[in-house]
Amino acid sequence: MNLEKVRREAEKLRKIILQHNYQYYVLDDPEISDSEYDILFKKLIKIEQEYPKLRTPNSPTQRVGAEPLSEFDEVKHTIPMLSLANAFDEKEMTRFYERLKGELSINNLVFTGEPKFDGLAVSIVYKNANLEISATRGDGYIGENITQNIRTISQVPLTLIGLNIPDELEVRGEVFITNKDFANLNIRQKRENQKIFANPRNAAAGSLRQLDPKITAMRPLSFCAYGIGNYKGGIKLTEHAQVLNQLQHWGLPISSEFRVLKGLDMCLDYYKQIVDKRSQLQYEIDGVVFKVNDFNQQKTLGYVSRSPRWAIAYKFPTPEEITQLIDIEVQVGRTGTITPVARLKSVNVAGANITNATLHNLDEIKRKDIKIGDWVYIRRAGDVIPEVVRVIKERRDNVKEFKMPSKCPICRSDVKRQEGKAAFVCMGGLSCSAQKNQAILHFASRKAMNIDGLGEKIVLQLTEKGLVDDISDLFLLQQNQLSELDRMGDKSAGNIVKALKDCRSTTLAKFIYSLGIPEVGESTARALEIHFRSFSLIQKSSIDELEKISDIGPVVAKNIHSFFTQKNNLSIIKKLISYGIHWNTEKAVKKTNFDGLSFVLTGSLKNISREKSKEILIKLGAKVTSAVSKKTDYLIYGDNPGSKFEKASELEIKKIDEKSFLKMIKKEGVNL
Ligand code: D41
Repeated sequence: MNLEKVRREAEKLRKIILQHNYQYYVLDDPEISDSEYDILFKKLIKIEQEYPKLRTPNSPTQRVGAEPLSEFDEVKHTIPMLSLANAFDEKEMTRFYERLKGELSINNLVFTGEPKFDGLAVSIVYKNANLEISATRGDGYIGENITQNIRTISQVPLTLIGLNIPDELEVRGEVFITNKDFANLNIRQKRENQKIFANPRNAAAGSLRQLDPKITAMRPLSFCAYGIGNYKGGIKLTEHAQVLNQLQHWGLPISSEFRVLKGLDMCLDYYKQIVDKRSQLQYEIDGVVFKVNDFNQQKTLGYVSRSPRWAIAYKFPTPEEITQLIDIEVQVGRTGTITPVARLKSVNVAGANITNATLHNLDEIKRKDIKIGDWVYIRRAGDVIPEVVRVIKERRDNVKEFKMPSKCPICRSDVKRQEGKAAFVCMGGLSCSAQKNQAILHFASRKAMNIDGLGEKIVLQLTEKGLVDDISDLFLLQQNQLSELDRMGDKSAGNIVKALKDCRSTTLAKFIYSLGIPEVGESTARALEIHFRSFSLIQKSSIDELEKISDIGPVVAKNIHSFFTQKNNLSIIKKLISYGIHWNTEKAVKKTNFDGLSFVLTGSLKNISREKSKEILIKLGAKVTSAVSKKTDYLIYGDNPGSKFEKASELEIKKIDEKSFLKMIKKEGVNL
């Protein structure tokens, strides 16, 4: 057949498929049956297989394809992705309305109302109608490049359709999973012995974060557009309602609940309607978003810090449920900290069955006056651990006081209160199996030795079976010992063996961090590496010497010193090194102008995230702390810096703005 004719045929098929996708995914009104659609799709696949040259990057057949990534690249948002201010009740909503009415001197303000999807905000950029790049919201300024994963979502068109398509269009919206899809996903996960997701939002987040787009493609992600960011070379847009309409015409799904609302009463009425409708919706929402419709009015109102003053999320109340607190048990953490946990009569809070809630510490239990047997209110806000809100004193009857155990429930060692702190600690050290397991998990964690696949369930079995008694034993594990464990196949066992082999080449700082010395986090470990440059020098250092390092105080110095005087620790370290753990101090640490300096970050930075700044500073040998003190060398400040700025002025600490900071790191060869 004539190639040009085939090309035209493929092009025609793509157009037809695109239109049917639109009917199905955006308008929810398919014009052909699934099997008819399949025939068209298979026809296109066949042509593209026979003539690979005719395959276009954004052909509907090319949703999955890219190879797995090793990590996501960063993407700077051309226009920041702002957050939404909240209102929690009618009074706050009314106050918001009245304030805007006053500022604009208009009586009946026109708003738009849309449900607030409980998903993840993303940006999707189209250039000349083709999907070009997509990113997570991140901190609002810098997100992660998840283009490969967004492309797998059927509801996201790879090519825009319709008239007046702008040269450049950045669509903003939420990625989520419908309740039905979520239920089916968990059934499949269970059948395949995979992780069960706690709620649709977590499932969506986990799916978007996959490095392999083939996995994301198997997850039932949905998308709903709520606005635009960068926009170039198109017709003039003057209203939010117009934007959403246009987006729909260009092939993007928008909320079917979207309405234009005139005046406060209509807004409040709309909120009530959505509250009533909530349980019938196919997806989770956690409120209603109101936006001033007119762009000129939006412009007049402007922004405060990170949110537009012309929009508000009127949130649904956080669900609280009543149940009985049956018992209070304690959990032992990595460094022996004992955390009391409430065991509850099972109660369903916002779709999750809750049987435990954290009680933080003894002081918290006393402050809230919680006793065993009490009836309590339980709250679960978003992703956070459930907590006891308050006790219903009127229902109290036959309760028992909680007593902090004097012996560790796991190893029977003494439990002591830390001096001047709320925490109680098991004195058993690594002879306590709970601490041992946590220490192994810490050693294997991403920021430490990064041993992929060595999770809690595996570690528990390893220590219970006596295969691993301390972290050094990990390196003696054989593949057949691992593959015999529950939830393990030959392949996963092989992966762990490989991860154990690969992790041995590390940095001095990571190795120190992985040892789990109490209160020695990443940046202290890094400071030790920079100061001493040699493991044996750190090991031999005195408390005095340690305290001379900026940001190492007397407590941490004592912790480090005492860690290296314990025979057991020294013997484990010796073994680890004999099993091949090594680092190259010369290569890892290049002296920079930041070496050993202490930084504090404050205010919002525009061109770089706080997290990224911190990472760069640590890489350059600096230490980053959260509070300004006499030991602080520099304060880096952005917009609205607040009290840290004043404190730094008081202490006469050098202050650097964002621009100078970026210049300084550029000099060190850091390219953003
Ligand atoms: O449905 C949502 N979750 C939603 C989120 C929405 N319908 N509209 C939104 N509008 C905005 C502004 C007004 C700032 C453009 C949003 C969000 N922002 C948002 N989502 C996550 C952070 C901000």
